[in-house]
Amino acid sequence: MVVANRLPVDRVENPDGTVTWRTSPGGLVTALEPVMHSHDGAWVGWHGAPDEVLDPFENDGLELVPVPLSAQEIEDYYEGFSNATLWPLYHDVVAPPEFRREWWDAYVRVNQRFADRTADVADQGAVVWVQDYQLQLVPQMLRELRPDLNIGFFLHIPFPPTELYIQLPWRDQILRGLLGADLVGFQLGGGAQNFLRLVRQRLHLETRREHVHAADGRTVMARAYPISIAAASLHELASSDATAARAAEIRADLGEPKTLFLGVDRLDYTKGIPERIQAFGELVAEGRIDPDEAALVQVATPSRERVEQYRHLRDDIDRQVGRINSDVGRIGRPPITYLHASYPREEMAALYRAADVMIVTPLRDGMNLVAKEYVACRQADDGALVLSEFAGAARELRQAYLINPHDIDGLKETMLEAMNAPARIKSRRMRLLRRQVFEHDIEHWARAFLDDLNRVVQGKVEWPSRPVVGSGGGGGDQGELHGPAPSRHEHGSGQD
Ligand code: ADQ
Repeated sequence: MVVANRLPVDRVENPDGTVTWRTSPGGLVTALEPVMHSHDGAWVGWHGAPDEVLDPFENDGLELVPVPLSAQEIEDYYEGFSNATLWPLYHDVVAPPEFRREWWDAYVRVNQRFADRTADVADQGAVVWVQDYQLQLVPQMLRELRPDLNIGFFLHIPFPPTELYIQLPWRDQILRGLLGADLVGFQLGGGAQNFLRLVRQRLHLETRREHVHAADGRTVMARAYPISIAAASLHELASSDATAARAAEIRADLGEPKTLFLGVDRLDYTKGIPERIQAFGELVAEGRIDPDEAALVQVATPSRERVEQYRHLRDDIDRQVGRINSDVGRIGRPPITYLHASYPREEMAALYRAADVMIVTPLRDGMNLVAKEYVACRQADDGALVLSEFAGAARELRQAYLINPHDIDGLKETMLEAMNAPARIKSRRMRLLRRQVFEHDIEHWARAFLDDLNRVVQGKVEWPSRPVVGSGGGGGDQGELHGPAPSRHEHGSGQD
């Protein structure tokens, strides 16, 4: 079973008044849908409409279990605590987080409802995989209700450094919530390390390597599982004749530019959209990019539009694009085509296929699937990926043109370098990127997580032995998995 804030569907109201459901876009859905289909799973989540109670239903072979939310809860739990407290806090405080007690109360209440609903419908001994920052209390709440369940948790966004995390007034409650899981997954090893350190510092629990001795005697594992995409099926879509024709049409509509730069994001202040538009605008203004020869297409999916910071961002980008396009001061095509809309997979594949240089510049990003999608859509070892060091994906996609998005001059130079690099250099880089993405796809991610979860709950994970101190010191395995001696407590051991 998957438990996530949203069910992976959007409601469609037909002209005849009937209601149907369509699988919705977005990072999490894109990531988990293939896994769920192949595991015959059920999905617990909010269905997207306020103040409405729905019975479980089936869509596309998946059992969907709706959790109701009131309009007030959407404001307080989702827009408030999830997206105006946790989201900025976990993304390096790139916007100031707001701490409000009534938002926290709603977060606790809604997490409890998700746990209750899951406890009602889960089979005995089921594997339950809880997703993301909106539901960090669910693992512990669920464990209290249903100790028979095998519980995994995966955080799709970064887990912040301890210095930032401890700003959160409810820091210990959330750590305890996560420790209800048998396996807590993060995008990167650094996130897992931050979590383990906090568990030692704040909860005074013993940890060793990736393991925690929870207060109830269980061993909890915390480890990195970098998420990926369904690379083969996206590649197939991008390879179709229809996609080829659409990609050619996009380039023709843009006036057959020699270089097509592309940005694709949810409209979010973590994604570094203003930085990349600024860089492109300056290159055009300085005459280093000729708008007759190069174009930038920026596609931004509308997102969280009721949260104030997101409304400001939208206005800022509208203004910024308008200013650059009008500054060029000529009759013809504008250098930046800005599309504030969500598109079907087919159109996304055509855009990726059409683009010569993909620009991905988040200030902080758990992974960033767009970078991997671009690579998967390549038809040959061509094209170039400009990628922020602060995206989780940068850890795996080492052959991308890596940049620091705060350094606009550096970004500009790298955009030019990616545009002008000889084909043989681009080809060497892209070959390695493609290999990485195809070998580490979404199946690989899900299998790695679920296999580890299985090993932890079967008790097959060894409590690691202490490192040997001094030469020839006969350290060895100091004990079994459960019930450590009190002397093993490590806080204050200098490891922090
Ligand atoms: P997101 O922040 O949403 O995901 P990302 O990983 O880039 O970010 O995924 C966005 C998804 O939306 C991609 O699949 C992309 O194709 C799609 N998309 C973007 N713009 C679109 C548009 N205009 N029309 C249609 N589709 C569009 C969160 C975390 C990430 C993490 C993922 C998965 O913030 O860091 O990579 O979850 O764990």
